[in-house]
Amino acid sequence: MRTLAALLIAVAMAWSPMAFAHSEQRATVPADGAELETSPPAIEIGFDDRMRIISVALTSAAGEAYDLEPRSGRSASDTLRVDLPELPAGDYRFEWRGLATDGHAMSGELGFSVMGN
Ligand SMILES: [Cu+2]
Repeated sequence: MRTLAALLIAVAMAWSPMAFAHSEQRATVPADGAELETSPPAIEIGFDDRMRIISVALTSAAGEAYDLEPRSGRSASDTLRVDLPELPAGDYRFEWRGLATDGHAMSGELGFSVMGN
């Protein structure tokens, strides 16, 4: 029993730093909540560690979904860049899903508005 307790403590100690090890979404372009005069050419998200992107999705408030692909494909990168088509004025939500290098499933999102002219 004592050996098992020691093992459990060792496992707990090995695991606890892992909670802070995964990559996080850092700065985004456009910024979350940005109101833009014109359609942004791309979305760019920085991570503090490499992330293997699994899926990206852009939807308009009107419910239109855009078929997009990360510029770096599906390889792990510390920056996600997605080229955008010309977007009409409206509100948009961008969502991504990925796997951090420690294996944790991660996701994030940002919203922005295109004001148009
Ligand atoms: Cu993690």
